[in-house]
Amino acid sequence: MSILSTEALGQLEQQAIELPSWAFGNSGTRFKVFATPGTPRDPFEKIADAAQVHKFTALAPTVALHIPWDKVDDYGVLRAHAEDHGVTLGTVNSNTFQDDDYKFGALTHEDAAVRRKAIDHHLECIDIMHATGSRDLKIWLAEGSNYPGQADLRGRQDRLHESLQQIYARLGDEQRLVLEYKFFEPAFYHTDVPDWGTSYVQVAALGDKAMVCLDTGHHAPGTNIEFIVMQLLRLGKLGSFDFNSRFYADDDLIVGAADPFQLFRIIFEVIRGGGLNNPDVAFMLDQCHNVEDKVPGQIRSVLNVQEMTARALLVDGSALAAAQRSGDVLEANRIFMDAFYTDVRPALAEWRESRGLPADPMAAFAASGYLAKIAADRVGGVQAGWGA
Ligand code: PSV
Ligand code: MN
Repeated sequence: MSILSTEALGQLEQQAIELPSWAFGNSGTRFKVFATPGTPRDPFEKIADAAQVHKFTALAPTVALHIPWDKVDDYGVLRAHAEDHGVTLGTVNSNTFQDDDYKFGALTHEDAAVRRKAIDHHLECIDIMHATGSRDLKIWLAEGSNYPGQADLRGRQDRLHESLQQIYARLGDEQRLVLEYKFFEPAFYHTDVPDWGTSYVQVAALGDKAMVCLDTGHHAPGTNIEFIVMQLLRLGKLGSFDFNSRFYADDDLIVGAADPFQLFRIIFEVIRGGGLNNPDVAFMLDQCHNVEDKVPGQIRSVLNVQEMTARALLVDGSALAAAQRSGDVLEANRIFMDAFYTDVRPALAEWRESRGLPADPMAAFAASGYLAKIAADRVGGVQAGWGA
């Protein structure tokens, strides 16, 4: 008998993790971007690669787009292409961080003409969402200042609200806006949406269709991220996750790679707060594979999320609650840690096979020869990269 209960397996079967199209393009640091043979040249090839992750894991049915990186002439054609490959198009990410006009801000800029341009970009993203069938518009703003006195902090917050209001007003009934926060970078003195509180205040002022996006890489070292998860779920405002791992700052490494225990603690709070397999909470990856192969990097990522979800589902909730109520600190901690230390990999492998999936998706993908095939096929053209 499996160590995973029927109920837990039912939850795991429903799990869906959205992949970022940009994870399949080349990326790097400000020092060097290393190219990989077979890297997609356009959004169609990125989606074909993303579909491989779903094919081998049944965990990643949707792919997020980033505009303008994933601009195409006809989004209906891109949508059909995704569906032909067994996936659908997901969140549309706006981009106001790569244009000279945005040097001093976009939605917060002092100049109304620049704000108008940035708002119009978001309205274009909403039009694209209608064509792709996407529900969520994800906004991350690279806005802030580098020097004390450089900017009017209060004025920028007010302008941000006004700009977001105009974007929010354009959302369709079924569409949502998720506002991502990040404590620093590219601005270093202040950031206009630095933390979950600011994001919460801004989205709460907009309405029910606006939620917070929590990127696990966007916190100061030592931050108790699971506490934020708990609070946002409690407030009904956790709209989505951007999962990744960090050792230092926004490292965008494979989720669960740097600190699997943190991922376990986060997912435990997701389950505790009713956020697992809840359509209100989108599970997305936001990663860049600078030195490892991209498709298996994404397969590893979704498997890490699945594995920590399985472990978190092992926590005996009623025994834990009883230990907490009686003040039995060590027993409560034992129950929690027992689940974390349980190796669920054999049980997951067996369960995958029972569903017609490979027991070991990493090995099955490696054996498929896909990477060699795309390296041979995708000759010529310009490889997609961060910013292209
Ligand atoms: C910013 O660091 C961020 O996390 C946002 O989600 C962007 O859209 C994404 O990274 C770009 O890689
Ligand atoms: Mn992100």
